[in-house]
Amino acid sequence: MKALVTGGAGFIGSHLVDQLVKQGVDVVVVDDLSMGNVDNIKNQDAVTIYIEDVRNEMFMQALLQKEKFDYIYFLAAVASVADSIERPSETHEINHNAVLKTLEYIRTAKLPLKQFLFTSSAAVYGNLPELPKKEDSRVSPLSPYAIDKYATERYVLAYGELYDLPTVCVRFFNVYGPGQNPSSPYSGVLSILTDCLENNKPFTLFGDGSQTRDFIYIEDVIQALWLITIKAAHHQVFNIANGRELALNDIIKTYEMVAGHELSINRTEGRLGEVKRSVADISKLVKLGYVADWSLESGLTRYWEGAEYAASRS
Ligand code: UD2
Repeated sequence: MKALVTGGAGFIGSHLVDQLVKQGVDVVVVDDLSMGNVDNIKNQDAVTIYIEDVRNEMFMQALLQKEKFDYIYFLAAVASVADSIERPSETHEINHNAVLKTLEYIRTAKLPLKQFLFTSSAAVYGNLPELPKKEDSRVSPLSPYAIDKYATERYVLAYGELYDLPTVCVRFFNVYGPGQNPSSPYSGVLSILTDCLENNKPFTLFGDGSQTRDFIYIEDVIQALWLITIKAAHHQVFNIANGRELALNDIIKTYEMVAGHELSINRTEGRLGEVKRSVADISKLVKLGYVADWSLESGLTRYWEGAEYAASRS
């Protein structure tokens, strides 16, 4: 079996690559390293890595033609809402057009394929009040990022139906764990909190901390992606989340307890356009056999121990 993971050097992609290698799959990674790092991939010798941009059509077509992948996991994206607002046209090329062109090439070249999985986001739900979010809840994509994710989902599913391709989409909620890059202000809050706790930096809390999120540990994300693959659960959308709604204040308290010391917190105004509450209904995933193995506390404990260990070796 052969798999392509675009964005395979990124946070989620590299964990997926590790899992695929463990399962005996031949893995090819395409990543431009705009956010990722090759060192995120544990078993680099077992993986073919191309430092390339998924917008490079000639490269992508030649690769698809040569390798005839069984599985394609399309994770390459500019994963920042804020960045998409700054650069809507450029991020559209990556977050939408690159995916569509890959699918179009697969269709026209009649490439054999067992699965094309596209990674979307909870951002598609926007700020509508219905909770928990079900895959068929109303959507309200508000940013170029969310619009691209939703439009691409629709194309991916339509290609599945119209041209009989085994396509599937997943919507990530808030994913955390080792390898998440804390360097941008739009990095995941738990990577920023880890950095602050580790290096005694002050943490900037946006708003009063009562906003809620559904945090899922990276290993549970990988479990979910693998289940979808082995069950060939195609032609549909899955929420990928823990299913538990937690306020940011409680998340911070839990992390302080895990780390054994308090954070210094600077409070500032809430982010513009911020989602107030977010939680997923994960019953579709559970029907596939998914069981969340990681509570917030156990996930944070593992994450913190890894960060401490890395710091002690650097
Ligand atoms: C997540 C996704 C985003 C988009 C969005 C859709 C991540 C990293 N981002 O944004 O791409 O899909 O969901 O709704 O998963 N916060 C602070 N201080 C900080 C950083 C964050 O208080 O230094 C707060 C932030 O205001 C928010 C919460 O922490 O209330 C989580 O922030 P986040 O950036 O990790 O994720 P989110 O849900 O805004």
